[in-house]
Amino acid sequence: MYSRRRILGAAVAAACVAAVPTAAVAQQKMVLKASDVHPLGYPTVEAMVRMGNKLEKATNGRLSIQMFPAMQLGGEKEMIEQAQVGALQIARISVGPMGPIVDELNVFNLPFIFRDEQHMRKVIDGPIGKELLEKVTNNPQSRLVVLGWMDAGTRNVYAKKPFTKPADLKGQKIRMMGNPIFVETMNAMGGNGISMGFSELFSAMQTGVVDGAENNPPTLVTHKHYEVAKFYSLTGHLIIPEIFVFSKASWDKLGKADQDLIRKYSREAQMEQRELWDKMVGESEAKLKAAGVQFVKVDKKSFYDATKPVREKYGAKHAALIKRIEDTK
Ligand code: GTR
Repeated sequence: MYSRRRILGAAVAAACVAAVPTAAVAQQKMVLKASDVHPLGYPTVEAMVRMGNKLEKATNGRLSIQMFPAMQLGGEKEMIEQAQVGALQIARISVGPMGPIVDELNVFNLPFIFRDEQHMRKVIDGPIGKELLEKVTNNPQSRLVVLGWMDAGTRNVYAKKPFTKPADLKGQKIRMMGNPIFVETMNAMGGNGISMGFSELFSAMQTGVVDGAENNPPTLVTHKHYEVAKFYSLTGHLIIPEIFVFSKASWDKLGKADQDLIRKYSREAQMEQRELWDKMVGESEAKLKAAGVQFVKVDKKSFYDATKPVREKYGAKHAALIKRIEDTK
């Protein structure tokens, strides 16, 4: 009896010791720094700002989000690194620069892996999307907790000239995101892929360091790239979703209730961003056309066939996952 009471006493004491820091941590006031390469008003940024407002309201100001938009904290590679060490809490980034960190994500970075945007949404909304997010969170090397997906539409090539087939891209230096898959994709498409951070792109286009780039209509409008590139060739070679991640180092300092609250609002942010996104794609296309940008129809099959070696090279070890993506109807 005596020893049982002692054991019980010890257990209670241990529980108390454990409870004190947890409670203290849960009550801590925290300003969560969030970052995005896009400016205020862009769908990804707006969804995060709204999430911050909800968080602040629900916790009476104890938790809030301080947004650093428009590359204030650097490009996406820098944002990932800052989140990994806990200098930044939330980073909204493309899956593109995440591929070198968690290899499975590279499947989404393959050219023409999705039939269209609807197909991509089906995949990220279903079991594959959930599994991949868990893979990133559970990968000790990522040091990130993924909060959700966002949309980034379809990427098409833009430059001073139209490109309807691979031969047209010969000699053209086209900026690609930092991931070898993208450089090889552009080389296979007939051009010269140049890996470059997003923050350097506008001046690189102005000074002719590159001849063009590739991206979705909202980015082309928001970052004024259309001022130096009037031809938008509808290659549709990449449909890459975005993700927003939380620093694991900072996540572990949050109480369970706060983590649950952030998860709840993250799901809402994901859905809100999608709505904002669809609206902005329509508006951006209209703005581009009004500004004299030519939307060029291309021989898509020729680009699809030309990029087959890239799908084979990088996709071979993920054959089962690719088959599941193809089978998602
Ligand atoms: C945009 C995307 C950014 C960034 C950028 C790029 O579409 O939203 O996250 O990846 O493209 O090309 O670097």
